[in-house]
Amino acid sequence: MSSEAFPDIPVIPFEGPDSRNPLAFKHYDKEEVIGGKPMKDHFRFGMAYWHTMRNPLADPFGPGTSQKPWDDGTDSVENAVKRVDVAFEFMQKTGIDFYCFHDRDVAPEGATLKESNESLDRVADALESKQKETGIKLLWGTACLFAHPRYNQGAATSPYAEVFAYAGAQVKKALEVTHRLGGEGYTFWGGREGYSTLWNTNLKQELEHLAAFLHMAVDHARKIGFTGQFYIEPKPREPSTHQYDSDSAACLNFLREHDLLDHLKLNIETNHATLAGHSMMHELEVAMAAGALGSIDANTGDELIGWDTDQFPTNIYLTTQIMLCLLKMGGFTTGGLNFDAKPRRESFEPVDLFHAHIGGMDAFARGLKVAHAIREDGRLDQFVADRYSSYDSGIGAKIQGREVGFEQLEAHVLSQGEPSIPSGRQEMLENLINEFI
Ligand code: XLS
Ligand code: NI
Ligand code: NI
Repeated sequence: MSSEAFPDIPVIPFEGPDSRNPLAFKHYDKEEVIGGKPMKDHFRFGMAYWHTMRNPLADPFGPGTSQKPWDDGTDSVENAVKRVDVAFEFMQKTGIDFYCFHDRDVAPEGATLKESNESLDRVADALESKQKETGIKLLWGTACLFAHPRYNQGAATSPYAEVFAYAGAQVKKALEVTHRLGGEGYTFWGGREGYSTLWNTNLKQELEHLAAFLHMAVDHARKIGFTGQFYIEPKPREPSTHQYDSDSAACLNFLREHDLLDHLKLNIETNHATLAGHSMMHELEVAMAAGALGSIDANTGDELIGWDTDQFPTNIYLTTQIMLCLLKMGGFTTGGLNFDAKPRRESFEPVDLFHAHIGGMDAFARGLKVAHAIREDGRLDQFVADRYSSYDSGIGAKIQGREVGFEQLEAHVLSQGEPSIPSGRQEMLENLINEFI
């Protein structure tokens, strides 16, 4: 295998917590069973093609630094096909079982839609044969509706019908390729589905167009027999000033209003949650309360930089919270943990891609172990159950059962007097969590 892209890097072994080998897992042991299920099935880790294979690591102040010796730097289909081998070698060596892509990450955009589609088909041939060879699967596909200049004022929410049409045609193809590759999902992230200024924007019309677009996608999926899960990925801004799918609550409201809640779940990304002024746990809980948590873009932001810095998640507190939510939900069905993350611009060598993914996977393995232990211990769940136990009987049960109105509540208070309530015990619970971390 002299054509390997990472000849000096072996398949990353699990060596356990005492290992000092930076290219080994300390906690992620694929087949280790936790709570009745192997670790790998809890996580369903995904590699984000756009970052791991394509991100040059540029920032607004300087060009990309990333070294990709296998890439000839051109936009040729041949080069794109060569990258497929590299992507699968990377996933095999890190033990990642899924990947996610945008149409334009895997294949170049041509001068016409026809040309773009032909290139995509050629790369899809390569992806399909690599999937067969390795057993690696497509977690979800998507279309890049934000990079090409035609989309500078939006795609489905562009004021220009010709642009809407182009976006529809592009998603049609991306959906068909996702279907062909056995994709378990299809994601909509509306990078430019929002506005830069309200002075030139008909917000109501744009929202209706977005809904129409999503309905067309659902209809087309049905037509071609795609039964994968659709996701919408909340993010409040960047690149737009305001993005319509700004957070979980906004997405759910939009989906409900436009009769789409049966068809789309949420794909929640940590860095987007914090950009929206929420914690990841908040966004997950809001989605779960609606039965709409579908998948996760696993990354993290920087507390001191206000952008979507897409860093690899290494914070055990964060991964514990995410895994507590997932365990509570009963785990993923179609979704997974897609590393929508990139190394820093300063970490430009190919080996840094390995360090980054290993770190993320190990952080989630620890989060899973901690979350599982917290659940087995039971004190946290018991505390929460006790906290709401006044709704289990008496007036509480009647409130919950909607058997009483204000008049009965008034009568109750007149007979019972001032309620005495216990402490919320936040600090005690924070200490309890730290017992496990
Ligand atoms: C960008 C988004 C994007 C989506 C896929 O901020 O996270 O990468 O996940 O279009
Ligand atoms: Ni994302
Ligand atoms: Ni993002």
